[in-house]
Amino acid sequence: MNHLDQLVQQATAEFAAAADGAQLEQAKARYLGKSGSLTEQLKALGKLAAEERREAGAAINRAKGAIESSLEARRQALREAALLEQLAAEALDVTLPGRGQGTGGLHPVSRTLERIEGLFRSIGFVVADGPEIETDWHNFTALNTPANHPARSMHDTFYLEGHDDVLLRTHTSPVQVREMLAHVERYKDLDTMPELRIIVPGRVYRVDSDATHSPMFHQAEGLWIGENVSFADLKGVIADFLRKFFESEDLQVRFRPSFFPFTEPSAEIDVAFMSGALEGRWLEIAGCGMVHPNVLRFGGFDPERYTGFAFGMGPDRLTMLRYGVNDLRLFFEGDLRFLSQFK
Ligand code: 2NL
Repeated sequence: MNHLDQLVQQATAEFAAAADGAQLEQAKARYLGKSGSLTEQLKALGKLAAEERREAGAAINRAKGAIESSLEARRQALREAALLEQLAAEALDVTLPGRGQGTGGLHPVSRTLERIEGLFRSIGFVVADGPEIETDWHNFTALNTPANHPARSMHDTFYLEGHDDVLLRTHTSPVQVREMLAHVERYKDLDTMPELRIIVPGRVYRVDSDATHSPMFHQAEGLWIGENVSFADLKGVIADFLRKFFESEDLQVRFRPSFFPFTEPSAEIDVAFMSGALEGRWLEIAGCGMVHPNVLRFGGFDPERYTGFAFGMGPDRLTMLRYGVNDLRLFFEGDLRFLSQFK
């Protein structure tokens, strides 16, 4: 084998050994570059005699052509290998089943709140809300709760650090106080002022924590103030609401005398189901009463002219009853294994 054939063979072997484009270009430079082996051969032609130069030049050019086509073949092979590798890496198994789209759902307590809001809206109540951080005045004073009342102690109420008059509201009633004040302010002319009918759902906070008490829980309170609002109206509205809420027209409802600082007279509301697991058992479901004259006055209403009723219920407890859940904390742990059962 002559020297040129040897160079061609050697170049082809080095091209084949190049693992990627960069290595291949380096190998190319060793033969076809400025000081590559083949280029050196061409430079040496000048030293030959004219008659030898023609034949030697032709032989070198043939060798050069052979090396170039060997290079191009290797380039092509590397490109194809890279493409195949990429295709393999990006391969999709189109026969796999889809991952699916999980469907969300409302929290069971939110569903209860929406039911309560919907039923009261249907009889002309407006849904109201307000701050969860309240003043001592809106949360207690305006609700006729005396300074020495246990509810006001740090043992029962979360106060903000560095403030003895700012707290996390213990009930949604302060929103009702705010709405009363805003209502009389909005309709300064008492002779054309409409009745105030509001329902106030929301989060409330108390220092309490066990299977049936959470430091954060929900309340939905209602208030109806007008010139001739009576305890009979209260009984009708509440009984109608509860029968609709529990989808049970033969639900038994009972009003049991009780005490709240903000109402007088006051009552606990009990219900008894006529069928199902809880059949015949009286369950305490809400509290209510006629708004205390002091509370009307704090809210800007003249108790000589206006009367009203108010009630408060615990949507968490209503949800537990409706779905047969026995631990309140399950609602607030955020465990989807529990929550997704209510979709
Ligand atoms: C209960 C008792 C009740 C009220 C809440 C209220 C609000 C105003 C004026 C008068 Cl602004 N009363 N709210 C009245 C009676 C009872 O809640 O056991 N809730 C779970």
